[in-house]
Amino acid sequence: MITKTEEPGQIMTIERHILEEQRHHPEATGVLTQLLYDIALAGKVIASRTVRAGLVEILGQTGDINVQGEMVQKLDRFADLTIYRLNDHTGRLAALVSEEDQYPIPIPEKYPCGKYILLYDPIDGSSNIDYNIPVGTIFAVHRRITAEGPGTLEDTLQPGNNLAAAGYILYGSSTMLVYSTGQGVHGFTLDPQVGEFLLSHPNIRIPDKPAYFSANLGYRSRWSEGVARFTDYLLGAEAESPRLSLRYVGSLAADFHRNLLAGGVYYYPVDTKDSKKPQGKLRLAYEAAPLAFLAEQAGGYASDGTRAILEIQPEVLHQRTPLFIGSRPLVEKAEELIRLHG
Ligand code: P6P
Repeated sequence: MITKTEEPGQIMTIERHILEEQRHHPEATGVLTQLLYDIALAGKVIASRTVRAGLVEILGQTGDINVQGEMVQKLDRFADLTIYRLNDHTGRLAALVSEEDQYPIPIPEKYPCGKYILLYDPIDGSSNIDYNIPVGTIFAVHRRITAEGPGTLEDTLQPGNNLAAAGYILYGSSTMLVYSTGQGVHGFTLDPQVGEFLLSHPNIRIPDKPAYFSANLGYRSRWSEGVARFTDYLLGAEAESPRLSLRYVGSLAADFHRNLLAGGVYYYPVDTKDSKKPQGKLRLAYEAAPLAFLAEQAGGYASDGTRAILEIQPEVLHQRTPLFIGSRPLVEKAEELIRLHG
């Protein structure tokens, strides 16, 4: 008769996994663990709406324009408020940064301030919602720099190398939460019948042999010479070109997730003809940097075309950046061609 502890079939919920991750951090007080629980709960609440987006008046736009000058989708607004309301009172955060808000969001005075900063894109790829294409929440967690009191801009402007944790929740054919606290990358799939994220992808590593590349080739004529040459390399122009399939969902979390599991590269370079976005479209703090953290934890790499994303010190909150992310050899090939050809 085997004992209960020997019985196979351990149930690894995300709560249990986060708690066990905490053991790698002897200085841990459990606050980051609790914060990650809060983010997982927000993911469950948001997921409950995304699967019903066509049914509960969640489709379409609110009629508002956000700080990025983009139409705010109803699901954007719901997700943004859900994350805020699950985190504003816990005493774990000193401030929040949302793609939807121009300035850092302070913790209400009636609640205590904590030691972390949560930066997030509530729904990235929200223009895809109405077409039932997967979208994602992307989040980054920094330790505050200032000692106490309300979080400051200094606390929010930190390079990706400082990240305490990062991850994304992908609302697709299933809902997945993928995160890292610096001890590898781990994926959990939501069991909607149980309402729990269960470990489905432990210790994710980007495969050595890439399978895909992801970019909006409709913009090829607007890219720099080096990026155009990188694209031609991926399309098989050179003898040593890899044989890759082109997959581009137009939803960063979905494209990143596929390339993380199957190997590949996603890139969103500068549109040289769009003078309004000289640094590209994607945001550094709550899109490129958290995904770069995951990519490097999984054995990959992320660059703005000339340097590692994780090394970039943000100057402004919603700073944009070009992004090349995924299998390290492919990202380094992009850097080489950009170095040679601009
Ligand atoms: P385009 C979504 O708006 C997003 O920020 C990313 O999720 C996605 O990869 C990219 O922009 C799509 O942009 O210009 O190809 O439609």
